[in-house]
Amino acid sequence: MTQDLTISEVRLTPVLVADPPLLNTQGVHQPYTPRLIVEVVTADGITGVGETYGDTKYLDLAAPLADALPGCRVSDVNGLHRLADLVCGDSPEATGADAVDVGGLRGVQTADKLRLSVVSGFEVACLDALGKALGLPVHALLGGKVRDAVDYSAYLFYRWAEHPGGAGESDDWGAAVDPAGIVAQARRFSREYGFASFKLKGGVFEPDEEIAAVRALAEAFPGQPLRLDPNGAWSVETSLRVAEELGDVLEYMEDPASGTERMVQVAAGTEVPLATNMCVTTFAEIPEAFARGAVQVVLCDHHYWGGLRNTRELAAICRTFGVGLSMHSNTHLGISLAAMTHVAAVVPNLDYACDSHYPWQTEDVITERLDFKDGCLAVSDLPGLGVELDRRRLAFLHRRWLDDDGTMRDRDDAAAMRVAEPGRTSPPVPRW
Ligand code: GKR
Ligand code: MG
Repeated sequence: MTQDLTISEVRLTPVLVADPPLLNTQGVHQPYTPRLIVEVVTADGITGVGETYGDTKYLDLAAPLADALPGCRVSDVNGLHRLADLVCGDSPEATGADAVDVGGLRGVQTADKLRLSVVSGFEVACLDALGKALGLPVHALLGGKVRDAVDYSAYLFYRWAEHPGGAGESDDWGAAVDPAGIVAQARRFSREYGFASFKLKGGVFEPDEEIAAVRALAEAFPGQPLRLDPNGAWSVETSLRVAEELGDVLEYMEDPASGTERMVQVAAGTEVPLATNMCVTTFAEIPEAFARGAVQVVLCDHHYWGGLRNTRELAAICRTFGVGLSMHSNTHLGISLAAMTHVAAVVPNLDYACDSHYPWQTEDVITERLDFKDGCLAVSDLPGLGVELDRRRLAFLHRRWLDDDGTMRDRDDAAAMRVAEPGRTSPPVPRW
């Protein structure tokens, strides 16, 4: 029977999701973080789901795209990109000449990056619907899986026991503000999820304290892969000192310094591979960074790169230039994790375990949470992404977004930190 793959309706549902008080160089995560759930419905009544950032600037681009999409086919992903260029082209967010440094967690923010992050949520929804219509998993639409399970690393954070004033939802992880706390957190990640490699979010405390934490991890987990990511908070000199001190235990150092120029200088002075989700986040940034040897590992993130097909293209470029590939994450729910897993399954040169914030998210919009076993996620062979939207949870988290007075609808870790430390100013770059 011929399927009608024409999109008849697109639904956008912004949600606020509980987030623990995780620390980074900008500040602390807010009690709730915004995400956007995208649903595309075909003329045959098949619904595909996608997920992306939910801050206002993303919603403002997603709305006109959602209005323009009905009539297109879920199979026409090239058309989706062309449409996004067209309809998001004259919004204030997308008029170009607007490069803004968003404070070090994502590199320089441009109109292209915003648009691609929005398109990624729609692309995933289209592929989910297409897979469901054809009875094929998303990985099959991307060429077929080359592995049955995807390896993930634990994502360790310095954190407080609770948000200032007890705001938000509580959890039983307790505080982790020193090496012992980080090792205890890592042990729990290893015990509960089986993760065998560990990434520590740094740039929070003095570099010597973070060096001590990584040393403590190396002692607790001898020979297991470790990474440290200060989100560009260090100078070239500090980065080289950390590399010298931890070179024997780090599989890579992630964005030690900010900007291509500093990364080039760090890379020239150490054998420790440098990974990035800040220096190279668009195709346009690749030629200079690769030619100058600024990075040895690119952390793909299908949200940044405009979807799953672009991520596969990024992998091919990295393969061609002998640059390693790993995967980065931001706060996300199960729809994004499913999408990450499908694309990770089809990329032959996935050289390292992917990182995921997912274990920190106790809330979700899917009916069955994805389950890490031995640090891995099994690649689903069910049609589409293999996840089902939980409409009750979606409505609940959307209600929270509706009820918010506006303070949580845009993620701002620096503002959240000022609740605990009024008057705190943005740290200089580099910070140490
Ligand atoms: O969630 O605090 C965080 C991270 O710092 C996140 O914002 C980054 O995007 O995880 C990310 C990273 O690796 O830089
Ligand atoms: Mg990073």
